[in-house]
Amino acid sequence: MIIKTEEEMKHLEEIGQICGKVLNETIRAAKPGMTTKEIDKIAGELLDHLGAESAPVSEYDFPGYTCISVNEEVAHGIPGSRVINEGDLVNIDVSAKKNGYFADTGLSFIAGTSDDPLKQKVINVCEMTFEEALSKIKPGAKVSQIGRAVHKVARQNGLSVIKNLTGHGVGKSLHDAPQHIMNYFDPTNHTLLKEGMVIAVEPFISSRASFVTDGKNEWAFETKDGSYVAQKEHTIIVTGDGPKLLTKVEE
Ligand code: M3C
Ligand code: CO
Ligand code: CO
Repeated sequence: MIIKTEEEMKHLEEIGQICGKVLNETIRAAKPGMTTKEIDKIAGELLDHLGAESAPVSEYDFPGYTCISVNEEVAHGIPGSRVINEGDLVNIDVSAKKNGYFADTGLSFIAGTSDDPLKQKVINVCEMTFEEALSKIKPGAKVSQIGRAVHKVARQNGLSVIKNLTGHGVGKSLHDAPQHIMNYFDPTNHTLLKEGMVIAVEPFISSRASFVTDGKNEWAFETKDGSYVAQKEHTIIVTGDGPKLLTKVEE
């Protein structure tokens, strides 16, 4: 969507901060030994307490309040009986709605500590790709510059991007126009960013694989080669003063 009124801004700021808080709290709670369902329950209760509704549930009938993806799972992991182990690479993705407005945020992290430095590297490089993408976000810039920036930083660090998972517009629906914000350069995409446009930027940075495939259930996207993949996502408003991160919570 493209924000036109103060009222819209107020609602988006509210749901943005709710999603950001829920993400931070669930990451804080996610300790080795817990099941992903236990973590998801915390998110569900907090969303409810804050007057918001899980978007995966309301929009897609997803069997969880959040998506929790562990190791080989890259996205859309279903919370369940899987126990988080020390050193697991975990992604929590929180999307929700309130008053008809949606926000979407996610982050990958290591549960406890890992003795494989490559896991932390994909997380760190993902953060760098996200920052480089932010530097391209201004009214009049091409959407394709986001993917170009993400892929460039991944490549410079010897890593890949997942090409079949993308960012997207967000706001009055979870997946809004522009439909796909690629994490690599798509020269055929001439769409421009506009003042007030609300977008979810979400690089997926991988140690090897460039594509995810269907996984162990009807939802999970996975890699089959043991690649490590990290994601970072924020809901962002495009403004002439620079990108405004709605889901970033100052703690
Ligand atoms: N928030 C998720 C979608 C959750 S709906 C089950 C998203 O938009 O960030 C992703 N899209 C693709 C992979 S993760
Ligand atoms: Co998301
Ligand atoms: Co998203």
